[in-house]
Amino acid sequence: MRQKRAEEAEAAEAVKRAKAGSSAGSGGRGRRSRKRGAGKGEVRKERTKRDGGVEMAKERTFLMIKPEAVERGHVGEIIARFERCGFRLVALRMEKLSREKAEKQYEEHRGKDFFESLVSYICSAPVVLFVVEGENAISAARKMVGATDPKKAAKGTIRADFGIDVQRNAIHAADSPEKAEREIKIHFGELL
Ligand code: IDP
Ligand code: MG
Repeated sequence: MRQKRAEEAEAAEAVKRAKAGSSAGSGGRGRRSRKRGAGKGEVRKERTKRDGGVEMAKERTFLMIKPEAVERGHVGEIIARFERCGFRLVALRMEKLSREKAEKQYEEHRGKDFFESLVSYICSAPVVLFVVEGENAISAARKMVGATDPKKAAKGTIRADFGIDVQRNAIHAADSPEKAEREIKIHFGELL
């Protein structure tokens, strides 16, 4: 129990660092509009507040709790971690993904040897799709999620705690502002 708390504290610390980190180059996308005067393709950085002199960008990111984590009853705890870290839940849905949506979600991996197996697995049972909002949400969420292989994921991360193997690794998190926007559009187009 005490060790669990220490691991969670370690992950929370990593999130704090991610939130405080410079957002330079992250191109965080805010709610709707483009920055006034920004050229086509440039995304708006919505500046929220200053923390120790570091400007922080408010972002939205897309997450998906994978079938085995839903089946094993980890949904509540996983979402609670995001809320405890200060992120606001802005959309949430449970869905058994169609093959079409799953292929679109994982388009970048088409052609890789694990693509077919990944798509069938993702469509095999319901997943939980959600969007959170907060400072540097995209990189902070990736830190909370941990490395792809749960065995290599840092202690206290979601994949280290709930993942089974490299495919059944509990959760997906968008890995860049462009992907966050793309994935939010696939699953929660009404938010854009
Ligand atoms: P990520 O989820 O950490 O961003 P990606 O390399 O983008 O990792 O892979 C997407 C998903 O594909 C992973 O989360 C995992 O479920 C699955 N995957 C990645 N590499 C392998 C593999 O070598 N074997 C089986 N599944 C894999
Ligand atoms: Mg990825």
